[in-house]
Amino acid sequence: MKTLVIGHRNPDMDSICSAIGYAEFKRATGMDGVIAARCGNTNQRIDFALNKFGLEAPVFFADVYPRIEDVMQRNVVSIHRDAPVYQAMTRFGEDKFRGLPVVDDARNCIGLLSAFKLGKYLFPPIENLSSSRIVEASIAHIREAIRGMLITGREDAVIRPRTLVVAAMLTDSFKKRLEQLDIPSTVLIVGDRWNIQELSILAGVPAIIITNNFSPPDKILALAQEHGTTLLSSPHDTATTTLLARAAVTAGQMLSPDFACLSADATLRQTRNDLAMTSQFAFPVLGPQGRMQGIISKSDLLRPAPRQLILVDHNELTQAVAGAEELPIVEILDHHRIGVAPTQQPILFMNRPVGSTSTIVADCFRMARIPIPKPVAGLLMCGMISDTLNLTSPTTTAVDREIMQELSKICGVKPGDLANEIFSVGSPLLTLSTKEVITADCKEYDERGVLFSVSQIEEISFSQFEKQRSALLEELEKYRLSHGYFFATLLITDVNTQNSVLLVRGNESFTRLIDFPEDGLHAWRLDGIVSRKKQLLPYLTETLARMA
Ligand SMILES: [Mn+2]
Repeated sequence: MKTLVIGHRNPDMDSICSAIGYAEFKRATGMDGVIAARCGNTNQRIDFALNKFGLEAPVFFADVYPRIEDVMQRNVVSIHRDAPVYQAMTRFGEDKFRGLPVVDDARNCIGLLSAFKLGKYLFPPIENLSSSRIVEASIAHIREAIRGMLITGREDAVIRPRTLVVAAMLTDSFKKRLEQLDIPSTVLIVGDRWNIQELSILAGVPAIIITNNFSPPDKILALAQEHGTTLLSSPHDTATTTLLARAAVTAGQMLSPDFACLSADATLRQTRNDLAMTSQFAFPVLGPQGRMQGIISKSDLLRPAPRQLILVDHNELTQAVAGAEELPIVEILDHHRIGVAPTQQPILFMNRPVGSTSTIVADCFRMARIPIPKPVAGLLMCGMISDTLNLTSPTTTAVDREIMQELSKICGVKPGDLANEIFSVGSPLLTLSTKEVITADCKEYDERGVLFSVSQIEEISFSQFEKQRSALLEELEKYRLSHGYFFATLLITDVNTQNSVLLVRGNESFTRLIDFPEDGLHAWRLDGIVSRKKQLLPYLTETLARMA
C-alpha cells in the first residue's frame, strides 16, 4: 500500500513544504510506503527552498485515477505457440486464470488458450469422437506429453497430423485394420504384443509407443532399427498414454485468436464499463510498445488500487488532484474553510485556523516529541513564510510565531533572512510573461451571480512593476474579456513594505466606487493590505454591494 501525501492543484510553497514535512512525520511514526506527492509544477521560489535545504521535489502525479497497471498481475505465466498444451494444463491449477496467453518468439501475445476449449478438445462431444484420434503434433511433443522415453530411432520434430491407433485386438483383426490405415501418419500405441509390433514395423508404421514401460525383445529392436521405425516407451498404461498423447497438440493450434487487450494506463473505471459484457476470461495488458506487461482478470478489476491519500493544505475535492474521489482519503491537514466530502471511514481530520499548513505539520512533530530533521525544519519555515508573508499577514497567529521560533532554532536560519532570500528569487514580474503573472495565482469568485477574478503576486519592490504597468493593464483587460468577468484584479504586494498596488479592469460603474488613493489609470494604492482572503476580498464584495 502506497500513501501519497499531496497538496492542492497549482501547488504553492505551503502545499509542497507541508507535503514533504508530513510524509517525513508519518515515516518517523512508523508508517510504510509514504511518499510526498504534488499534482502541479513547482515555481522558482519553491525550487529555491528545496535547493537551499537539499530536499527533492515531491513526486509528480498528473492524476491518481486507479489504472490497470495498479491491479494487474505482473509476472505473467504464458505459453509459447509451439509448446504442447499439456504444459499449459499443468499451470491452470497454479494461477487463478481459466486460460493462458499464448506468445510468439518476441513474447507478443497472439491469442488466448482457454481451459474450457482445451477440455472440449480432450473430451470431445460424441459426434466428433472420430476426430479425437487425430493429433497435430511432433513425435518429440508426443514423447514429452506422455513423459516417455526414446528407445530407438529418430524423433520427428515436424508438427503435422498424426493418427493415434490403439492395437487392442487379435492379430488377424489388426492385419485388416492396417490395410485401412494411412500408414505415414500412424502412431501406434500398444503394450507387450510383439507380433503386432512386428507387423506394424514391416508395414512401415513410422512410430510405435510401447506402454507400461515394457522393454521390446532384441528381435523387435533390431527390426525397428532396420526399418527406421521410432520406438518410444511410456510409463503409463495404454488408456492413459492415449489421453496424454492428445495433449501434445501445440498451443498455437488451440488458441483463440480473437481477443481484447488492455492498455496498462487505462483507468479501472472506464475499463470496468467497457468489459462488463464480454465473456473473455483474461486480458493481456500491453505497455507503450505493445509488449505484454501483465495480465488481468475481470475479478482483478474489482480490487481496490493499492493507494490512499493524505491531503494537506486543502480539504475540498474540487481543489484536489484529479481522481482523488476514487481513492480512500485517510487523513486531512489543513487551515482553510471546511468543504470536505463525506468519507466512508472515520479519518484524522485536523483543521486549524493558523497561518499555514506547515505550522500544523511542525506542531505534529512537537506533540509526538519527534525531533524535526534540520532540512525539514528549514522547509517548513519556507511554507510558513510564504503563506504568512513572514508572519505579517493578518492570518498569522501566536502559534505561528512560537513555532517559527522553534524551527529557526533547529535549523539555525533567521526567518527574516530566509524571507528576504525567498522573495528575492523568482520575482513573478521578472520570470513570467504578463499573461502568466495574471494566471499564476488567480482565484475566481462568484458573488451572487457576479463573476470576477483576483490575482496576486508577491514582489520585493515595485520597481519591476513600474516598467510593466501598462502591459499588465492591457493583459488584465484581455483576461477579463476572455472570461466574461464583470471585473478582473491583480494585487501586487511588496513584501518588504507590506503595501500593495491594486490593478482593476472592469465596468466603470464598479471601478468609480473604489475609494482607495488612485495610483494612475485603473490603479490604486493599498497601503498595509497584503491578504487577499482576509482584507481585499471583503472590500471588493462590500463595494459590489454598494453598487446596488
Ligand atoms: Mn496554505
